[in-house]
Amino acid sequence: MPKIIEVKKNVLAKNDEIAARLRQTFAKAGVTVLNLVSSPGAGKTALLVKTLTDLKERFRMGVIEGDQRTANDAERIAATGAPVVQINTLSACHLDASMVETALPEVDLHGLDFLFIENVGNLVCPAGYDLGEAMKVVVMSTTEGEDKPVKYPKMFRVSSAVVLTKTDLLPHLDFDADAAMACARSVNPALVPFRLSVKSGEGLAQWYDWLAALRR
Ligand SMILES: Nc1nc2c(ncn2[C@@H]2O[C@H](COP(=O)(O)OP(=O)(O)O)[C@@H](O)[C@H]2O)c(=O)[nH]1
Ligand SMILES: [Mg+2]
Ligand SMILES: [Zn+2]
Repeated sequence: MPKIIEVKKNVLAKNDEIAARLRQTFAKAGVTVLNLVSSPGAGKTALLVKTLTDLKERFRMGVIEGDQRTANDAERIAATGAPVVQINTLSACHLDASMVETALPEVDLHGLDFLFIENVGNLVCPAGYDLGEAMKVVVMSTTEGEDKPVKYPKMFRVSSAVVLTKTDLLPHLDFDADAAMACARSVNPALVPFRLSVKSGEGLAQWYDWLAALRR
């Protein structure tokens, strides 16, 4: 009998072990950690830049950025004055817990109320990787099609909140926002829903209130 090695299982078990360690570290530091996931271009960085700017006086917030290459997003975040670390995953299409653990010495956790982790833009495998976060927030935009939640259900199942962004574009699109949110709820009824636009400011107050309530 040839020996079968279950690579995926082993990799994920190892990841969960590191993530559990991270979760303890985050709890000890009293920092609330959110893992933002979406397809590329949904608007994660734009939402973070806006949030960091608007809540600057209320909370101490830091960011870990994940992209395959470049520090473009970290530069956008740094312009707000918030501390930021960029992880370049090179060939990997998601962040894993060991990458976050490696970046952690660069982050002053005790000085933070919130740590946002912007994952690599990808609606598939980031769903399988626990980063020790309090919760995942899945961002979808009005330009993506209403049925993404049923096409990529795992991401919507493992997330605690769904943010529909770019609502300012709705008048120009055939996108049905109610149908999209119903689609998300059909996959995961527990998802906390947000509809907002970073451009017009619509819906941001609800997002900020929810964040404020998550503070440890
Ligand atoms: N009209 C509009 N454009 C947005 C909004 N949020 C983000 N964008 C644009 O969408 C593009 C991708 O945004 P980005 O934050 O880089 O997405 P990410 O890849 O998820 O980080 C950029 O050109 C943003 O200016 C929004 O609320 N309204
Ligand atoms: Mg980004
Ligand atoms: Zn991946």
